[in-house]
Amino acid sequence: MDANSFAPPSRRISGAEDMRRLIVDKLVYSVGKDPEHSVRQDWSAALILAMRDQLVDRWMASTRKAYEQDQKRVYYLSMEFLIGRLLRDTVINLGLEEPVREALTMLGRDYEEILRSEPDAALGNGGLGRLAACFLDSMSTLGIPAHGYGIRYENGLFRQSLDDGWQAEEPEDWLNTGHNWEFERPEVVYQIPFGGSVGEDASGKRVWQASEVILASAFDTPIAGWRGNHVNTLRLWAARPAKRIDLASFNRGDYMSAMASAVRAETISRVLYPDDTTDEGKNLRLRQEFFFTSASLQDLLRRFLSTHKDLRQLPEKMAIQLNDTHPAIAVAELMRLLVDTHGIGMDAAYQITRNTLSYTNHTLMPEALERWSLTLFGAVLPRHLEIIRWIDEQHLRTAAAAQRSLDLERVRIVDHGNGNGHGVRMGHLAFVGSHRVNGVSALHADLMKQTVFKDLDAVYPGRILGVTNGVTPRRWLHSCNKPLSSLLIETIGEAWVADLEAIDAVEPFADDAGFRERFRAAKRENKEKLAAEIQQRLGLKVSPDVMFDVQIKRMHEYKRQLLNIMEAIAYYFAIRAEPEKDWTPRLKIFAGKAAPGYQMAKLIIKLINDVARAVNSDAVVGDRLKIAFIPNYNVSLAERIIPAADLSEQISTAGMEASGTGNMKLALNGALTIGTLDGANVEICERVGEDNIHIFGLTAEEVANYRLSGYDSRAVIESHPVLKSVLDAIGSGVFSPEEPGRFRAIVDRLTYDDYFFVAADFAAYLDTQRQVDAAFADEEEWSRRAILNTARVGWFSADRAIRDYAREIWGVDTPPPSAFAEAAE
Ligand code: 26Q
Repeated sequence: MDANSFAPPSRRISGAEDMRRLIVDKLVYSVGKDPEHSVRQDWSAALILAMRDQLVDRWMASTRKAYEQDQKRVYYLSMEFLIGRLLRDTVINLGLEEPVREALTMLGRDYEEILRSEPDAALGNGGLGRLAACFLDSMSTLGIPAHGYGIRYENGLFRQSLDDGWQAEEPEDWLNTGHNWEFERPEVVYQIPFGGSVGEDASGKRVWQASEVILASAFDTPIAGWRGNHVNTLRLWAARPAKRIDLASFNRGDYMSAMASAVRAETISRVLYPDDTTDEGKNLRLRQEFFFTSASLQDLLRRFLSTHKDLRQLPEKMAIQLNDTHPAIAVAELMRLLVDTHGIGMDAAYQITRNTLSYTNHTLMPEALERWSLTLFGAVLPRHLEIIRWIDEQHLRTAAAAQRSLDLERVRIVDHGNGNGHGVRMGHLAFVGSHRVNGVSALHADLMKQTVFKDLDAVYPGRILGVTNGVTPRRWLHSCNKPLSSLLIETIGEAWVADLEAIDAVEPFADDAGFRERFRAAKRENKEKLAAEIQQRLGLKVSPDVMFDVQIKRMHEYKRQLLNIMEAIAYYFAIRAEPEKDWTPRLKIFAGKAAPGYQMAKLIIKLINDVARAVNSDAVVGDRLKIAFIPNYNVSLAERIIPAADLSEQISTAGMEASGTGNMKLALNGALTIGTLDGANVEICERVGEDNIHIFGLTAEEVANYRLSGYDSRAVIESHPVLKSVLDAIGSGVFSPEEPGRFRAIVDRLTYDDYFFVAADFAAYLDTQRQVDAAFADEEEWSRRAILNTARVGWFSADRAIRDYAREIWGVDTPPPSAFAEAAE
């Protein structure tokens, strides 16, 4: 039989009638529902299955090509993939929007309504998880053979609701209605060992006797790029117990304990950890990290060995990217598999490992750097601890040779503790075990060299580089902002969708009054939609004529939502003092989740809601200031807020936001930024130009200097009457008359321990906001600057970021942007 005998029947669709037939076929034969009695979820399932069909041929073709040409593959290991909904993007990527819309109309269904009934896959906390999802999109678009590897959490990030203005958490249940995109692969199963001890066999070889084995079972989701030319795989692992329970041989007691151990196994892929600083549940987190890392490495080695013999070729045939330290155990696990399972020597294994792995760092905050106690680590992964000690010895020899004056304690992977107890530093492990280590913006990479990785940089010069983050223009402009996308396509064509830097062709139109008018109309349409949603969900009536000022991101003190709400209070007092003045009206929109254990962040949510209650009901203020906290921020909500934004709040304490990616999405959609010189804001400023962004506040260097020389926030507060009056109001219960002391902790923090420099930046922020007011009042000039933002941020495409990774880290070829320009003609 020749290969063509296996050529699958093609299911390619041409017109709406074809599409209608396919959807009904799926509804009847795969969902098993009578069209007469089908509800919205059934139609949604049928449409997803129909689209999945459209991907399968292309998916198999992509896989075959990678095998036939023996292409170098990229493996992106990440604890989080925040993909959100897939339906709209897939339909648009495949160019099937028209036939789908029409087919559904024939069937008496509404396309938009069906899109809304797809649950968000919330398998991530925030930026790091969303970046992984954007990178999958770009790798498919660029035709790089790649796999994303992660965990198939049964419960993604918790759902947030508001209970009297306080955050309440509920479990998230995305699998409830079934995940129709995925294919279960019951035959792809790996054993994941835990615990036990290490001994030696007769030949002196180290042998790990695990005390527990859990199975990792694969689920695949196809990820299509632009035009569906290439389809990659997101492979997520679900945990299941290794032992099948033989009912007959179990007496009641054994049965129950067997069930308990089955539950213990399944717990591993039960729930996503909310980004947290607490120590609780550490054991489970470590087990999660090892579980998915080991399964992924076993899987990619199996794939490699199915067509290759010599494991020394590994670095030529694959690149493995570690998304933060969460999969850093890969360094030791790859060594273990090479040495213990495949019989390679330690030295050779170490070289292969380093040349294959690379590590992306996403934070400099010391409390966020992962570190495991030796006791815990040794109990869960005893063999890995041995291997890490071996790596540490080699590394310390290198360090001593390279830098005679170095304090070796500071570069050790297994740290002997400075009063903190012994521990395995996962950042150090990832750094030492990788050939490249990257930061996620230029500033962040710089700060890595100056702070946390200063010593390691001296031992391994040239290893650190910056690859500034990017976002996919398919989701974050083309599909989420139809009005603007259509205007752009009419004006400059479609090339920018696959080559975002081509969006600079719209720059000359900033001076065209007719274009500005249409640009405003697009923004207006998006604002009207969001206003309707705010009215419907919060019962708050807002005018689409006012400035939509948005801060949407995880709630964290360093991101300084507090600074924003304090400015709102100052503005509120100013309006009340002079109600007749010509104020620029604003709607302040907040959205974001706080980690469930992060009390201060939760208190700030309550403060925002208490201030909102006072301001929104004050008739004197009217439309001039409204405040909306929209609950349960997720990818889909971001897709509705971002197109409607006029002003983007990027106001982190300088030096603390590694990059930010919301800043890029908002600028791309024509919002102006008010922000500090932090993360990628610095590079956004360089590209849009100082006149088209509102920068304020201390620089990272100034913050660092203040930390050294001491900063007295009390003196700052005493010397600034407006700041003082805002804090007095918060602290004395003006916004919480029913409990006057409710926000005392916030005021105390700013007065005695203002670690995030809120007081220090307050005056500059207020000043800059008033400049923003004046600028917004000049409608034509504001539109011109908004258009320049859209036109000048094309560089922040995830496609550019992936090209940088491919060239600087992975050694993988990518087609030049011009390849897409031709294809677009
Ligand atoms: C760690 C240990 C235990 C439990 C949870 C975690 C954990 C989970 C998620 C730690 C960190 C995260 C997420 C971090 C994150 O999203 N960082 C952001 O990454 C973006 C992409 O690079 C940047 O743009 C942001 O600046 C950065 O904050």
